[in-house]
Amino acid sequence: YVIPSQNITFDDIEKFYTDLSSLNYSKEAFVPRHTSFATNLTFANVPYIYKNGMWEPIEVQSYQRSAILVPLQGRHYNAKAFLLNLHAYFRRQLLTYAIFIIEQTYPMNKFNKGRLYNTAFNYIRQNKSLNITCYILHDVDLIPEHDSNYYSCETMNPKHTTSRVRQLIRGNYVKYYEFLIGGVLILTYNHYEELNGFSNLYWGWGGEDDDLALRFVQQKMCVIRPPFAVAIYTGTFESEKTLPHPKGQRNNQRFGLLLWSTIRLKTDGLHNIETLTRIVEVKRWTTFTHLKVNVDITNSK
Ligand code: BGN
Repeated sequence: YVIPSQNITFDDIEKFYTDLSSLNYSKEAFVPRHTSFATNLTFANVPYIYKNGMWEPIEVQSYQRSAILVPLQGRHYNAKAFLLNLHAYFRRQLLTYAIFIIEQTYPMNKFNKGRLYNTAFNYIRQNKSLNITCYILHDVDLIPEHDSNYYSCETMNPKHTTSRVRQLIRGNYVKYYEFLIGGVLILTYNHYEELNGFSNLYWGWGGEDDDLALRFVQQKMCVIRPPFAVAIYTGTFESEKTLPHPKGQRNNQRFGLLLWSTIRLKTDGLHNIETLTRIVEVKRWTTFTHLKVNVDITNSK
């Protein structure tokens, strides 16, 4: 992975990947013209073009059409590090893909990741021409380390690709609990609908992913887990000055919410998302679509 300088801009990344996809390529040897800040990125020997809102490999048919959903609040540096590294990663896997950064702009104090995912899913499914079948839910501070951790949707069951996360400063891997589905989760359009998406009730850090895991059980879905050796990530949050999850933002109600998770599957989730949130701005870059979302419209008047 590449750790970009602190002052990198979205425009730098945009320019870098636009240059890479110039149609002036040689099919035999695709040699990207690296710019100074990303000399260590590696690519498959296949050029990419941006077409109708998606990145596609030229003369190769991808297996699926994927949307990468990345919730965000603040932490723009992480988003840039993510874009720089993950475009290269997706291209090494020959995906046809589009990245959606889903930024919460209201309220400012408490994050609601479930609502951000539901809002983005709802937006993308209405955008029928993209024809997305595979949804990759991705934390902004995780960079996959192994190219064989395939970002493919499996039709039978959702896939969780994050077993271990390496801490950038300490260098050691942290293993997560076996029930965990947070970090990176890959599921189909149908899975997401059957689950009625995420609960909308989790404010602050923690629990919304465990709630979704309980929905899996309820809907009799299993979780596919790639081998431990490949399901590894680098956590990039420590490269930022701020703490990753300030204590004040932890959700103290998460235990109580989890207790009654199963009775809410039908009534709380994707189905009622339009009554709760509004997309206030859509900015289309080629390297990502930036959705800005008010996740609490009833209290923001
Ligand atoms: C867990 C959190 C998850 C989080 C993981 C990994 C809770 C609920 C307590 C029963 N779950 O502890 O949301 O993804 O840590 O950081 O807090």
